[in-house]
Amino acid sequence: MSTSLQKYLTSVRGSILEAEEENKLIKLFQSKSKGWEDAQEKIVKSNSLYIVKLAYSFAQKNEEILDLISEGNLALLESLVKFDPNKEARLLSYASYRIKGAMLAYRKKQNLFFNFKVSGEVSSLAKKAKEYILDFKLKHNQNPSVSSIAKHCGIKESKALLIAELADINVLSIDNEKVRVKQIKRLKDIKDSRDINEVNNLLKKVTEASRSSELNLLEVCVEAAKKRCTVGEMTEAMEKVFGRHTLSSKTISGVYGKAIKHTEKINKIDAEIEKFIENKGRRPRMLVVKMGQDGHDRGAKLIATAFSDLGFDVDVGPLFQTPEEAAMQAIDNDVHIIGVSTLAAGHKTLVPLLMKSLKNNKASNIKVICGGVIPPQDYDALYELGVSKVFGPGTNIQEAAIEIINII
Ligand code: B12
Repeated sequence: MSTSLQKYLTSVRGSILEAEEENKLIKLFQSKSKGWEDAQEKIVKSNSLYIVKLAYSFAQKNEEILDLISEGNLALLESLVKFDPNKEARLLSYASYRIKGAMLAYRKKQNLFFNFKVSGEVSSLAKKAKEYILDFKLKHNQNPSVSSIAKHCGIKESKALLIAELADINVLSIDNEKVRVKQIKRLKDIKDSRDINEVNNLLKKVTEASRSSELNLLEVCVEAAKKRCTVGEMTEAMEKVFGRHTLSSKTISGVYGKAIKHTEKINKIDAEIEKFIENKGRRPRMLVVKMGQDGHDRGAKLIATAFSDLGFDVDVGPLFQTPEEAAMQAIDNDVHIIGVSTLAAGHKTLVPLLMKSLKNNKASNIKVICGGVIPPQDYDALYELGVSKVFGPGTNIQEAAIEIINII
């Protein structure tokens, strides 16, 4: 046994926790209140035996064990953030699938890497991919998708992902859940530290200033903000007078249609749509949604306009929709498919909620696809959730239309 592994094993020898005690520590960890780091350490230690055993069973070489343990621990920590102690009995039964998945992914990557090395492919492919990636970045000011690297190099997506890693494409990934927990905690701390009577009086003044032409609303808001009224509270205070702003999503039609020529692909789309109408009695219907705080709506509008010109029935949801609202609109409009357009990295939080909402409303028959700026390493997680296809930047509209008809 290597000394580093020995050192690790000595450092993590913790006692196994009873369910009740573990859940208490999980709640403390999730609340991020005093002592959460100690709680995290205790939980990791108490589950270390399982992770070490699993790492041994996955490892092909001794030196891989520590890497596998670290993959397992990361997956355990990820599960710790999402685990709901009120719904699930034990953390490990919830997390084991993720831990095994992380170790399996590591194993696959090592094997792939090994195969590449043996076949001598790695250097020539990496070079070809790197040139393509640099060229793409210069032209489009962003990285190409893994599927386009795969296409360009004539390899599978799994290989392309490895090549992309070898070509040093680093993607910054933010753990939305952790950020959310932190922000809620900050908001709570602010609310706990202020004088509530002062806050209530100032919020009343914000409403008054909204109504009056004498008072300066901006001045009152600055005063309120200084006394730690939140933006949400001030907005609510103004809403009493002005109402809530509702956004209308306007799309235009005919522009895309005018520009398209009757090529083989267009004829194919026409034929597929005709076939679809014959089978289902109506046109394929898609709802394009923008959920969360993501205001990038150009892709969504482009897709909605083009698809409607190609013969789809298209509905467009408003900006800033919640996943529940999107699901309800899809159900009410009786669509075949929801097209989520996501460019601000909300997909890992919003898409699971959308799927959950469809399921809760017994509408899982409605298919879901995603489009926009989504890091390729998140594709599999979306597919696991039941997303039928992810369409990245540079999506060819006509090819996407054919694929979408097939999905429906
Ligand atoms: C234009 C732009 C903006 C504009 C948006 C204007 C608007 N009304 O849309 C402005 C300036 C407002 C903006 C603001 C911000 N932006 Co911006 N923005 C962009 C930019 C440069 C282009 C996006 C775009 O319009 N592309 C053109 C459309 C046509 O392409 P598309 O949306 O990708 O759509 C295609 C495909 O993705 C696909 N598709 C998309 N949706 C769908 C849906 C379906 C159903 C299907 C089938 C296909 C599909 O098909 C389309 C056609 O091929 C991108 C960088 C980039 N190159 O992508 C950054 C980018 C999206 N922005 C980014 C960021 C960080 C921001 C800000 C947070 C910046 C800030 N700190 O304030 C804010 C967020 C504002 C908000 N609330 O959302 C990041 C997002 C990073 C991430 N995802 O992790 C990006 C990727 C830039 C970067 N590399 O960092 N932005």
